[in-house]
Amino acid sequence: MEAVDSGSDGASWSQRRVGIVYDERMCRHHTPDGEFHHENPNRIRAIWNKLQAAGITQRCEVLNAKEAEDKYILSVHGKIHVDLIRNISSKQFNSRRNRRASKFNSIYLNEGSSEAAYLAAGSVIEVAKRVAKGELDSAFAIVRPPGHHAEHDKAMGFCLYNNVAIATKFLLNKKELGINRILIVDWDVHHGNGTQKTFWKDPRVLFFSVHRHECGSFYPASDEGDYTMIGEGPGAGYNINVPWENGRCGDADYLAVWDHILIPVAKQFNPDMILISAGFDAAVGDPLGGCRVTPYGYAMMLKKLMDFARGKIVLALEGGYNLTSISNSALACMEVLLDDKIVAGSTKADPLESTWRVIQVVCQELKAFWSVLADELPTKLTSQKAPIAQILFSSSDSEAEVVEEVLQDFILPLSKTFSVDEDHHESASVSWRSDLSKIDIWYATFGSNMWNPRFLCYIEGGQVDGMQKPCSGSMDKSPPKDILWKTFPHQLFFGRESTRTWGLGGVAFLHPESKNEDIVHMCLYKITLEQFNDVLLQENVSSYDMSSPLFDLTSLDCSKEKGSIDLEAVKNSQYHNVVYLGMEQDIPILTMACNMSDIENFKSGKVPLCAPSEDYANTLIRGLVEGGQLSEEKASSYIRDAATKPL
Ligand code: Q9C
Ligand code: ZN
Repeated sequence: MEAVDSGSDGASWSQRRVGIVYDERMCRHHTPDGEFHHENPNRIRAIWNKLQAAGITQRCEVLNAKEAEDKYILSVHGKIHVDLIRNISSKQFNSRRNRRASKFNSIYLNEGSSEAAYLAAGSVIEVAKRVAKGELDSAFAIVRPPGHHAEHDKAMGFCLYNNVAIATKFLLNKKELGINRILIVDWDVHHGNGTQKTFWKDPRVLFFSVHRHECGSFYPASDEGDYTMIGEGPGAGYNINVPWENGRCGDADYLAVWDHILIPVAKQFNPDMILISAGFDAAVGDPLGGCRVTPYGYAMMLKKLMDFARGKIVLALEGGYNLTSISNSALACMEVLLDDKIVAGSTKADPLESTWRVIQVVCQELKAFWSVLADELPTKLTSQKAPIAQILFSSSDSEAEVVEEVLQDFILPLSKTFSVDEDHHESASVSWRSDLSKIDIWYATFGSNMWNPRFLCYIEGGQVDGMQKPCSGSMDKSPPKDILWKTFPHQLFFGRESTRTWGLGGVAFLHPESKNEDIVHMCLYKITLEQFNDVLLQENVSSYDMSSPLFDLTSLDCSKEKGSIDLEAVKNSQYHNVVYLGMEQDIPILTMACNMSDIENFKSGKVPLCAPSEDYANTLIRGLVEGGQLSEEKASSYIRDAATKPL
């Protein structure tokens, strides 16, 4: 770590006028039923709180959010769409709202949605206007709902109005502002399809988007995000897509794209102003993005853009779903806008091999429009690529488990049958999946999975508070068909000093044998045997490739007969012993425990017994309380007893 002087002399930082807009009213847009959703109010709250705690807001001009006027929104969206969004929150729409939302892809609506959508668009207009006029040097609009997926007449991908496109049209249409060329940089991990369409034939706007694409399988899952989509008519060459071939791109990949595509083109384009569709879902730790950009990476990407348009830059929040990641990334960007010294991270890592390939095809496609892209990249450069070994052993963790996990992340699922993200579906369909998808079982949970939102991470993917890494989810993302609670005569205990998922502290284990004086509370989820297999894989860190199921119909029969079955394929991991707990409504109840030799290792101290961390214990307590099983007090003492009782 070293400090990098970001250019101007240290005394002048406070001179920079940086605007920031945030308004609690944008938090009133949330799911109608209060169900968890990645795009939730806590996103902008977390960013705002972080910037306040870091003393950033105090050094900025804090602006009030303003609702956008319809005439500006109509420059991007059709009248029918605007009428719908304006009216959707009124009482008369109460009964129709959910039906309307379900007509769109990945959209929810409630009474607060209209106002939030108008405030988000209006806020970006407001700061953009002030930066254009020179009243501010730069600004950050902490807004939601996000905008870049929203098209002329459709809401989609959590977006209602296209905030950045609307502000861009506003700037261009107000001739007196003197803004004639605008560069839009969309670094959200998803393709900005709505923005691309808005300026498809418009040479005044250079739209640049870098996103996961994966042959059009990553959300929004179409070929619109491909590198061949360069604009049309007078706009030809003014649309640049950099489509990643896979997840796990990080600072080195993004900065290579900046150095070899975006920055040279920006020089040639010479924008009067830059708007950034600043989603932070390519950040390391994001539950949907699967990439690994660090706050340092975001700071560098922004810093490199500060040399253009005399630093007239507006950032507007788009996606980003890990509260910690987005707050830290936003903070790093604010430090750049304020011209603080930024703490350097490491750019030592090389880009992935696929990154050079992507850069080359993009340059090839666009060199007729941008002469700066015509030069071939030197082999000296493109031969620098991250080898698998470097990825494997750069981690500071030394546990064998980590290597297993890394293997799973990097080598197997991406090329085999198991999908690692919610938007990516392997075409090679595996027949066991369709067979086992027809069989229901009860999956009985006794640990953090008793809290429904945490269990849903295994189905839908993602993570909840306290988890250090996201789950990949099941191939079949349908929610459990039913949930019920039961108690069983088994012992609950806590062991291991730390885990990859929860960090320090023990996690819940179940004694595989029943004993009458013991009691364990279990939350049972009715899921398919296919989903159970995907849960098994996620519970058991393993490099197993899922070309055949871990637990099939024969295993089910066998577990019914013998009471439990040890899974050979994942034998070195923690919950490899599937225990049959009886029938409920004619459906078998299964749980995942350790086996008797693990119990011996716990007893001898070879594997430690260990109380759970507060975060982890709270997840269990929430599960028991929200599930209506125990009062908070009773739940706490239940956990405490389990953590202290000897085996
Ligand atoms: N299989 C933004 O980041 N995912 N939007 C739907 C359906 C939607 C992301 C998954 C992701 C939308 C602004
Ligand atoms: Zn996104």
